[in-house]
Amino acid sequence: MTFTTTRAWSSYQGTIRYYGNPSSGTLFTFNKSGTEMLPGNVRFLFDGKGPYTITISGCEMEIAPPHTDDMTITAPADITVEGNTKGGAINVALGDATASGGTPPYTITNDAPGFFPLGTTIVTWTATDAGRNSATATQRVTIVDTTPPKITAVESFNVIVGAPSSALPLPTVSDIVDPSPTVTNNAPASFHPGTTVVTWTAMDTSGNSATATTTVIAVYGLSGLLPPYQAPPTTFKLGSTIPLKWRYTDYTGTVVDSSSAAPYVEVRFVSSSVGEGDPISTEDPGASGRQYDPLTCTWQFNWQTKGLSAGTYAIYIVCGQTGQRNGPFLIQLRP
Ligand SMILES: [Ca+2]
Repeated sequence: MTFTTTRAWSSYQGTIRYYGNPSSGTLFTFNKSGTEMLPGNVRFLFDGKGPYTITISGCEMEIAPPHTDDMTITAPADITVEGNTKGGAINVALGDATASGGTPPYTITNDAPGFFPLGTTIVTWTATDAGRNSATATQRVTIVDTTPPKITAVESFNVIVGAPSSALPLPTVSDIVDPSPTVTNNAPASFHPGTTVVTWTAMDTSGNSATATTTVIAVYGLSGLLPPYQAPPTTFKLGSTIPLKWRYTDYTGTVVDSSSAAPYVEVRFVSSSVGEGDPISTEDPGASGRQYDPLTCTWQFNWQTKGLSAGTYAIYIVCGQTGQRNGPFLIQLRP
């Protein structure tokens, strides 16, 4: 805004108010000399788009131009905010800027986005006063993610020996800021017989991590007993010694070395009225129980049926290494 007067600026502190939107070059004329325009009674307040040239002639009063060198704005303090949405934060409370100098009242604005991405964004605050002076200041707004992801894994999962780690169900993972945290685990390439505790780790892009575990129980495959056993009804003569043979397999059905399986045989009498009874003691003549043939990976137990009652028996193969219990395999003993 430019003022032109016939006199030098000196002590006048008032303003002249004009309502409307004068175009550049508009001539404002005071029709009387300054005695009617007392200090404090008049104000300049142009709301349009300047610059304006205001010519005051024959005027006895003196008008001070708007100051442009004492307008200041203080931005709110720099802030660090925890992310609250995917990729950053919304609804961030920036605080308030304060302006001084110039000609109040002030209009204060900023260029803050509605969404702040992770990291630092510079927000510029601008104060404009009634005389169209302005001042700017900046505020650093930093969005961080310090919250670990949430991860939920299946507590327990059964696989067949040799199954790859890819057989495991993936955990459920979520994060407030990171749309897809990375998920890793420490599972072996394939599972050995017995129990393996697998730890899953979810990590977000800011390096926060959380873990969960899945207890993997790998058991042997066992499709059935080998001959002379055959599909029921399998009948043997009461009092005979019955060779019970089996081989353990992996998840592909391939016979595997099970020399560490430590299996034993459990036999229960089956009654038509009450079902299976308690395990009965088993005799293995010649101390041949739990024979293992490493060449064919075959286990054999010679079940001595002498002294037992005729009827139906349920055979279970229990593995000491994995705790699995396969069966029942039914055998009919006839007199
Ligand atoms: Ca996070």
